[in-house]
Amino acid sequence: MDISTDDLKAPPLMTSYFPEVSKIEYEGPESKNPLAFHHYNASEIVEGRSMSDWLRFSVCYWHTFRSTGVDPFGAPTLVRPWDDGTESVDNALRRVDVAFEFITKLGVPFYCFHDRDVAPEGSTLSETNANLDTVVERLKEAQKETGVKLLWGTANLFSNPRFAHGAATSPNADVYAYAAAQVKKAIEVTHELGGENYVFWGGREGYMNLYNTDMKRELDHLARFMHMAKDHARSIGFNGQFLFEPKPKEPTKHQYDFDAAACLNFIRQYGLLDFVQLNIETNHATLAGHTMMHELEYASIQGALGSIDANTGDLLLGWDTDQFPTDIYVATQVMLVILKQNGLAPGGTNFDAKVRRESTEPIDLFHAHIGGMDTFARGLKTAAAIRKDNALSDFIKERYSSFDSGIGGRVEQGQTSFEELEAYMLEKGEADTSVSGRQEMLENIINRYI
Ligand code: XLS
Ligand code: NI
Ligand code: NI
Repeated sequence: MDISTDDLKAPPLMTSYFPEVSKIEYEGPESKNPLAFHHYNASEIVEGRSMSDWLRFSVCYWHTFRSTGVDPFGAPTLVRPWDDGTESVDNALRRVDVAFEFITKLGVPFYCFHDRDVAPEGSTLSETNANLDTVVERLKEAQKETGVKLLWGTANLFSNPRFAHGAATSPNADVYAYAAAQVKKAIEVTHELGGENYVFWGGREGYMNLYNTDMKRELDHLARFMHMAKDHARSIGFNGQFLFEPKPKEPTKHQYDFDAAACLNFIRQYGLLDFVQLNIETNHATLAGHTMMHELEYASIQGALGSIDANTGDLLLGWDTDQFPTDIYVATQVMLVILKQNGLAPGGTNFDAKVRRESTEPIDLFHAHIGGMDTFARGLKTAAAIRKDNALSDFIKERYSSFDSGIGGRVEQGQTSFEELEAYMLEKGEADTSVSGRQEMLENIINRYI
């Protein structure tokens, strides 16, 4: 069941971390208020369902509450008055209050986290687990007070130096065991918090150089790891969906979870398809040389599109810049696929995106998310309008109509052979190929709806 954002109530806070912001409201396209939604109207019905149910927005903990603005050339820039700069549990607990004030003021129903975003590592695994338990207690209270829910949890298996050679694909069995222990715990806290999904993103599951890599063993190990994760999850009663998130490169030169096609091949080969779906991220799709729409369509036609990470790269930069999505065309393409497959639940739309290091003030976090939500709301409305008029689907249907009956119909029904097709063509002499693909006309049609 989905909660409407109207049910989200700000917790009774002693301190406000965003005192200049009240609950962000829908004010319509004419409003000039930058701290209002102009298109995202949570309860507005589109194709029989509310916008909040179609979009199932989620705020990500790592970028939104842990980004500092650091880049390879410069120190942190972002001003975060609530952060005392320590890796203490107290600081982590205070951040939970910040996060839930932010999420409720924004009116987003979900959040996502990695284990290490929410709680600091201790000097041993058991100390680390204890830190996590302390923060998870607070997260649980905050969820209860506000109605905000956990879309997915995951484990950070890439930041700590022990994972330099990978985690579930590390050549070192101790590192593999450590990663397993960490994922075991991450699944347990995800379950404890009522998480609806659990995400596997490769982190450093790939290679830098094949001279030192046994690819076959690494892939076997990764598959075994995912099977054990599922077995443990089911044994503790976590029946949520597992999501595998494709990314072609970065941090490693070649990630095993390269794109939707590579992930699906892996999932099928190792018998994981029953419980693993894909979490497709825009910036990862473009790094793989695909459009987001391509990746979504590829996953969706195989019944494997589970959730999305909404962001964008930069046309001129070749890495995962994780910017907030503002492109209405891309959002429309995304929503065309999502509407066609009748939604993403139990997945959602997670803003795996961070403000630029020059966007230094806390209020920029609101501007960024409002923009992303409005962009997707416009994408949703535009896609629904295109679908209502069958503006693309009629054309596509007609384009393939030679397969509806006659020789094409026989092909689709599996009734033909090469012999019959040859006889047909020998008789006919030549194929009729005069029909246009009308690409420019279709592009103009999309522009009419935007
Ligand atoms: C990194 C990934 C990561 C996953 C979660 O590029 O997008 O943030 O979404 O581990
Ligand atoms: Ni992601
Ligand atoms: Ni990413």
